[in-house]
Amino acid sequence: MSAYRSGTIAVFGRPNVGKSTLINRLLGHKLLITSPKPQTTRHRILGIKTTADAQFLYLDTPGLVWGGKGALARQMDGATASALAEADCLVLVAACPRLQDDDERALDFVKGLRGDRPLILALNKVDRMAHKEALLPLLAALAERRIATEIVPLSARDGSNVEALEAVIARALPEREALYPEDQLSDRSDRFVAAEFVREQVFRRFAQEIPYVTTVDIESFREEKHLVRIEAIIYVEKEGQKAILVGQGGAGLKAVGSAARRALERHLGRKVYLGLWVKVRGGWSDDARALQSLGYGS
Ligand code: GDP
Ligand code: K
Ligand code: MG
Repeated sequence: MSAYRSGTIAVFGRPNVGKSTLINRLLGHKLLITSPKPQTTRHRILGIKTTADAQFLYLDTPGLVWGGKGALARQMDGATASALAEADCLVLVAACPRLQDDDERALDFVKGLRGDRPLILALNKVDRMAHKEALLPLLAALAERRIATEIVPLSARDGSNVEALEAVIARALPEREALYPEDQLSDRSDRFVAAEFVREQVFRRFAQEIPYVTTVDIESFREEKHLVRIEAIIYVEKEGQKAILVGQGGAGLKAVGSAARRALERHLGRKVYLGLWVKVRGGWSDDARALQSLGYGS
């Protein structure tokens, strides 16, 4: 019998390549929020998967943004840098059909701090390639450059080849006992996940500006006999944004609430009551101290 393996895997790359979608797939469980908008992921979050042979500790990270401004952008780069510094294995996610300038920047960024740790390139979104043969010259060119220990083309969306990535990661992990209890799924609380699932719906349902001026604070989280009762406040920066979020007759807020509640019920495996309020708090995303008090920074 081979030895047990366990370790941390930092999953990084530019925004929107599908890092969080991929980790959810690897976990076989939706822990992380995803959306078509960059900067959906604002925190470093650990997702844990335990099997008979290995314990995978996936660190999701905010997308690497070059030239980001303001306290929130700085906080995100710090979260990613610390994950990259400490992980046992690094997974750079890029997306088909080719590496872009920001993927190359991510590669350069990690080159200097990688040491002799394994670096795996996950080439995501192969489902978007109408002609799979077109993948071969790309894979050959990347292999030639010897930038990664292994290159795995896959689709986080439909799951194809994700098992192959897991096998490659398992081999890259150090021989070590499990670090977390086998039933633990994250280093974050259900309360944290609740705030994230509310924010996910704001990212998915509102155009341009609203998601970026929104943060969510859980006021109370109580396990009752037949349900989990959660009260949350959505903060925006201006009255006008509040009006957009709440919507005509409260329709916007209602849609956010019912979708977030359904996602939470699946996550918790319990019935959920979710009470939502919207409040205005000027300039929160640019104020490092307000960010701390709202739980940013880990
Ligand atoms: P992140 O910013 O890197 O964490 O990216 P997300 O996981 O939030 O995904 C960004 C967008 O890409 C979302 O709209 C996902 O549904 C989409 N996406 C993720 N993986 C795939 C994939 O394998 N194929 C396709 N077509 N889209 C994907
Ligand atoms: K995203
Ligand atoms: Mg993400």
